[in-house]
Amino acid sequence: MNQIKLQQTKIKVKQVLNPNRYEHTLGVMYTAGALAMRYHEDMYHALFAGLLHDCAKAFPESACFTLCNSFCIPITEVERKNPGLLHAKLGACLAQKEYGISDAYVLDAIACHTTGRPNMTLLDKILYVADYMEPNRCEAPNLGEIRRLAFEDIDECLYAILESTVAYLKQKDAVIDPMTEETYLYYKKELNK
Ligand code: DGI
Ligand code: FE
Ligand code: FE
Repeated sequence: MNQIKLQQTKIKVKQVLNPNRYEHTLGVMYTAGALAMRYHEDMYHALFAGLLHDCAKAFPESACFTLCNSFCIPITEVERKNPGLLHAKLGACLAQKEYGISDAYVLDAIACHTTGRPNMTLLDKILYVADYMEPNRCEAPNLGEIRRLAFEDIDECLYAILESTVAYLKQKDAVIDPMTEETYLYYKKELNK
């Protein structure tokens, strides 16, 4: 059942995403699957979270606002100014309503995949890490170290990504979402950094 639904969902996602985004999506899906093997997470939860995490990227920013309004998803000030952040919450909503995912554990991981959140579940961490390190990604300077850490200690890896992301956003003079900041500070304290 899971296998059939996964294949059907893959076909649907392929139809709506551009080819590069679909390649990234497959990379995240299989990387999340590998991390699920390493950390004993449910395989299908990881695969569905990876496959659907960026499903809202099928829509231009203007449509994301319209869809958020029609689904009554509250939009914060920071999200209004940085609409790229919206695809996470909207993606979780579409995963539920358009792709028939009912598992809150999967939906929550999709909803927080861009900013993280304090006290993340194992699946949240797997998706967040997989999104950053999947094989098609090649921008980050410390990607080699992050890929190695991912299979050694997922919390240390999560923190390394948060640290890089916050530094990158600061250097770009981008607005840091309060949830990104909160997540970074939470894990900084949690891991005694
Ligand atoms: O959707 P993807 O590109 O695969 O990855 P993602 O969902 O992690 O989104 C990555 C982008 O989100 C990246 O360009 C950095 C940005 N981002 C993450 N946290 C914040 C942020 N952008 C702003 N302005 N503020 C944040 O706190
Ligand atoms: Fe994303
Ligand atoms: Fe992604």
